[in-house]
Amino acid sequence: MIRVIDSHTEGEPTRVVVEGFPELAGRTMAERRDAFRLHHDELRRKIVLEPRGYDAVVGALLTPPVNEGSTAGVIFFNDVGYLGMCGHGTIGVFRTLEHLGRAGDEVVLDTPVGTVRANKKGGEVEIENVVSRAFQLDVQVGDRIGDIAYGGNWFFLTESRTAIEYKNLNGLMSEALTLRALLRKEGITGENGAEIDHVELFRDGKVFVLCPGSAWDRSPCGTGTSAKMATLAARGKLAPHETWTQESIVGGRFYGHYEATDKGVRPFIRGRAFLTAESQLLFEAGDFLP
Ligand code: PYC
Repeated sequence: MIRVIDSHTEGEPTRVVVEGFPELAGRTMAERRDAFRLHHDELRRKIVLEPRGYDAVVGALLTPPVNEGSTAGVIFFNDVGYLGMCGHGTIGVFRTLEHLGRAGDEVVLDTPVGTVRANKKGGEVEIENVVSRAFQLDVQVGDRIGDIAYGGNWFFLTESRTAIEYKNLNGLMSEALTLRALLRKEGITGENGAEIDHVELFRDGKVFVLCPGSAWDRSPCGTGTSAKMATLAARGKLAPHETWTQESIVGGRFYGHYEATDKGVRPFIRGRAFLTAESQLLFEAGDFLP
């Protein structure tokens, strides 16, 4: 039996695993993520995919913290694997810990890519993400030009050819899937060969993000907002502390700003999450499609 609490952040679902998951060995969150992948990858699929979930669900496994002073450790996972960080998920984790009476004014979370913070801001939650950076600007991919940036995950960001509206979902998916296939075919990567597994399309202040599998982000994507602000900062188009707003295809909004650091930008992102369920997942012996 695994106990989970579900929420959605600006439309994008998060399923926080709060009890019942086997203990993971590792002194760092990256080691624990590797132990998850090596020994319990089947549980990842059983927790987020059908018949208990669906491909857009992002899981968040809570662990004891690895750093003194942190509230908890968290490993984000999805339909196809593991995420470095997850912005909408961190907002969902804050609301979940608050529901469990485990959040003070601030929650400090150790992730495989660094420590992040979340605070209550009125009816919203603001996260302080890992340092984000523009890696390469104006890169040609097929016949498109876009930027490669890191916001806790790796992104290729470009102007959309399709208007970002729900009725154009199929067109947006096909544009983003084509770009991701081209990135792979042309061997275009992030730093040190890191796979660029997120594609972010922009048009008229709206954003469409293709996640690593074939799920699209219902939220404006927290790590994607971070990557976008890093590229705007690199181009001198967004000043420190200036507000940046991006809206998703379903109308969810994130409000961001950044502080300059010597390694890139430190992003702050604000949005809302709503709790939707508290459940025990059951796994019956003999289930032929678990
Ligand atoms: O909010 O960072 C995010 C995110 C990544 C994948 C889905 N959401």
